[in-house]
Amino acid sequence: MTSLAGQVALITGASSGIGEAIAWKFAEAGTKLVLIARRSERLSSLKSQLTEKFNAQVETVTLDMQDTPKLKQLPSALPDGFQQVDILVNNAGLALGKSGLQGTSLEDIETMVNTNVLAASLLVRLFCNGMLERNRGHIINISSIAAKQRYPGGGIYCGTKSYIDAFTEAIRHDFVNSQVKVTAVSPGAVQTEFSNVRYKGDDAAANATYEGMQPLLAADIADQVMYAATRPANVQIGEIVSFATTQASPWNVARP
Ligand code: 8X3
Repeated sequence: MTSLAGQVALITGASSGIGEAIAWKFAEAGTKLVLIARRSERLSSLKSQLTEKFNAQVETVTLDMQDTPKLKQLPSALPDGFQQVDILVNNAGLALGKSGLQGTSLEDIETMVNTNVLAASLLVRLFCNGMLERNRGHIINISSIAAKQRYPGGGIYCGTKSYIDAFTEAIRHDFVNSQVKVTAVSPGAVQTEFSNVRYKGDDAAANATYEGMQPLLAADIADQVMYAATRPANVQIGEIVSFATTQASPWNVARP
């Protein structure tokens, strides 16, 4: 098993949900953390908690994944001791709306593509060469079952996650002569702020997503990331796909 102690992990979308859950697991394992999100107060609060509980070394960066110029400057903005990223977790991502492409605003399309596709791709490009030079590293892209089981109203979201699957697979070829690993983690229904964001404050619609079922929890996905990140040097987990137990697809959920 690979120890995460002393490794540097960069996690996007770290202020809540799956990203925050991964931060807790990694901090417990002694990983040095770069936590990135838009909400600076939540990041500061998380940093305080992780420092207090685990004596974790944490750097926070307040950054909107859509701010491409600032994103491109990220490696040089990181302080000494945090620039050599060993584990990149591309977690930031969102869906906006589910009413069909004809009802999707142009702005929402840009937001989803910029965040889910462009920012994730740029971050890999920004940090992969350092990993390749050091001949160690792990890129973990949070994808979705929406990449495999596409549904009405998910045109852009399913498209962006399908890109992540394709991107993950293709760059594994690029890095094949190295010790750099590439993993996609593809969850089904996870109870986070995901649906509140998707339905833009329509809490009834958001809650209905998980009503009458036991969804996956952010900690379940963090477990999977930990599993992938801690395999021995000769083991590269390609993909972890998970569903809630009473779920077979985004549209087939039993609610007994
Ligand atoms: C989120 C899962 O089914 O809402 O990635 O698309 S789903």
